[in-house]
Amino acid sequence: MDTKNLGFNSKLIHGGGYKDKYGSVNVPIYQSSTFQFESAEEGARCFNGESDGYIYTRLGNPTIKVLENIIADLEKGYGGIGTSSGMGAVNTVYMGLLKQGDHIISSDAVYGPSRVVMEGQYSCFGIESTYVTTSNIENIKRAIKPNTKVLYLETPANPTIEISDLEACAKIAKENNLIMVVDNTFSSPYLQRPLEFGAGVVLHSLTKFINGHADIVGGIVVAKDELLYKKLRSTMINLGCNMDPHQAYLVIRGLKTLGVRIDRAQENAMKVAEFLEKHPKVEWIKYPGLKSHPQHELAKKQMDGFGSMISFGLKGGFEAGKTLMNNVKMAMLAVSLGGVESLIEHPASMTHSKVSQEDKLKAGITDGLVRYSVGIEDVNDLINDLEQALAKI
Ligand code: LCS
Repeated sequence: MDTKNLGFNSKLIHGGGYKDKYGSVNVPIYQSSTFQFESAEEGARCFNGESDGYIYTRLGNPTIKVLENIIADLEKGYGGIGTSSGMGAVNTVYMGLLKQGDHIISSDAVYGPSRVVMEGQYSCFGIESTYVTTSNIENIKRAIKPNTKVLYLETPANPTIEISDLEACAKIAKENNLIMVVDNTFSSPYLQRPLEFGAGVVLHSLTKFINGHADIVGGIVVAKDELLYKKLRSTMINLGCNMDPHQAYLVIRGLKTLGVRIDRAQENAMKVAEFLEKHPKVEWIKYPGLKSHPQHELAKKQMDGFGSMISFGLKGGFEAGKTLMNNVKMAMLAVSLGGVESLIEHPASMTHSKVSQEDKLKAGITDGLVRYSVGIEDVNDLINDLEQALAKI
């Protein structure tokens, strides 16, 4: 079946172009590290690119290929590259697009390790980085240098839920010959497709919304064109951060319900956000669906929904936040996000603890910030849970 013109939810179920010769409804797990060649000549053709037969799972695998095809199609890219984790995807992009002497501009609110690895390790290879609040386009313009090669955005950003203007950023990137990379983990292609706005590369931690069940760690890179795709695939292969077939199978399974999960989670998130916004013990809240979010209109323009990630601060700061986190019973106190279960965490001391205090504050990652990933439970239970925990402060 040609799936190209199907709707998003149909693609989640039927995409990827796999037809099983035994009629299996699910994609089999090709749990094999290596693949037999029909002849020595065929083996040589596989290696020189004249045949697209499989060789060795680090280079490619039929189960992983189905997942790569589905996500590439959903993101409207040329091809996908499965990776062992979201950080595998981040490093494939850094290593593939930057060389000694290059400079990268990045959102200051990014997942902590995406910044820490650049500042701590890539700097040793002579790669420079600057972190700015990319929701203000002027900050990006000011940071551009003759050796800038990449503009790296996270929008909505982890954990500040700051939103950058994809169209305006892509325009600047184009004018200055930069490759725009977007970490689309917080939205998934269901809510936002950065390649349509002019990004060259999109990446995901599949661990989050796309898999959605907190049972695997995985990542993917999607490139807009063939040249970038080939470059990034060979980088992933050389780094050895490939996905495993069993991991790919679980993501394909989780992916089928992406649309219905996000619909439900963001409906819950809106109600939780409205409850928190009105609560007397809440000092501030950032949720793109609230009119009070500074980029609410931009979110409406470039996203197909507001997602289910909320950040907020309590009167009484970190101490009050700790009391809340220690008393919620439904929302589990755990890092990660985007799953069916609600999770709560404290970025300053957990996911972003390795970012310096000064850089955290500049990016708006204050000690008082609590991050809540809203799941698909009954929303009244989530609100009652928050209510009783807030009462303990
Ligand atoms: N990009 C974003 C936006 C993320 O949130 C994460 C992980 C990664 C990349 C890395 O993906 P991983 O290697 O973990 O699959 N974010 C996490 C978080 O906020 N809590 O725990 C992990």
